[in-house]
Amino acid sequence: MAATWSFGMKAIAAGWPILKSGGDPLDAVEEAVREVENDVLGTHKSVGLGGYPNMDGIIELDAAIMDGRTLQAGSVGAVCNVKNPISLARKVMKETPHVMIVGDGANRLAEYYGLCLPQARLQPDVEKELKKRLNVALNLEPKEGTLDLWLKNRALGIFSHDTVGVVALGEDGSLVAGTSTSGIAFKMPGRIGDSPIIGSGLVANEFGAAVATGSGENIMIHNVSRMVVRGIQDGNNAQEAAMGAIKDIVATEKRYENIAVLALDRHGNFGAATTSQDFEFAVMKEGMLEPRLFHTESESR
Ligand code: SD4
Repeated sequence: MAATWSFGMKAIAAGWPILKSGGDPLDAVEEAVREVENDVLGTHKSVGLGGYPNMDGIIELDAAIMDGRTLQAGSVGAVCNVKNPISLARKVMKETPHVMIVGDGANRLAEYYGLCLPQARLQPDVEKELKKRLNVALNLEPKEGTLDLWLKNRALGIFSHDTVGVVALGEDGSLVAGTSTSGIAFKMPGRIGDSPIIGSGLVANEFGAAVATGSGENIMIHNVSRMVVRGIQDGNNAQEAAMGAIKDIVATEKRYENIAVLALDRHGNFGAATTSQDFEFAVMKEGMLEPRLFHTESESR
């Protein structure tokens, strides 16, 4: 099992016991992702209801899960008031004829399944930070229009993000991938990133599973997770496939910034590569005593 960023350690601690006892990797991935989503008061500001909100101050969440055995997938985008969007994504997969449900429809589904909180409130420290940042941005040559504000936030580097992405290989060789994120901080309302898009933010089949993190706008353009799993299908191990995809993307010289990918092949090899930021991820395998954090450096051009 492998999971993105340092909170991947906590994700694995929650999901690994399920895998280890021969449980379904879907349960293991869901549990791993939920653990990070549940950490509302944690230090990260990028997953679940502890994440940064959109530019209207509303937290909109994206999540997805995919089962490599059946090629079934479920995903949700821009959901509010849902503590565990990964569980809602699994409901979409198992209980509906659809793959992706977003916005109001997804919120209604969450209500139907009792996954909605009555009122998702910003954490006080998040609210304070939001106000401070909006004020700074607004006081810089205020102009009309929210797009302008968003662009200013970007210019100020107010662009926090990090997705929890988990890949797991079950005892029977089945592969599963899952993602969850609050997306790019202070994004435009309704913006959906790569994380719930099958092939971009995640994919799993009988050969491999991959999850991506970084700038969703760039990840979507390249269909990053699909590129990596294609590389595994072509006979590469997870590391060769991850590196191969990232090298190809960097070679395009367009929209390659801030893309990182984590992959697992059916032989239990994991791999990771990144275009422009250092990327860390956690791994736990049979034979290891505890999960370990790895770093991978950017693929320089
Ligand atoms: C997004 N890819 O919404 C996500 C954010 C993220 O590391 O993963 N950042 O664009």
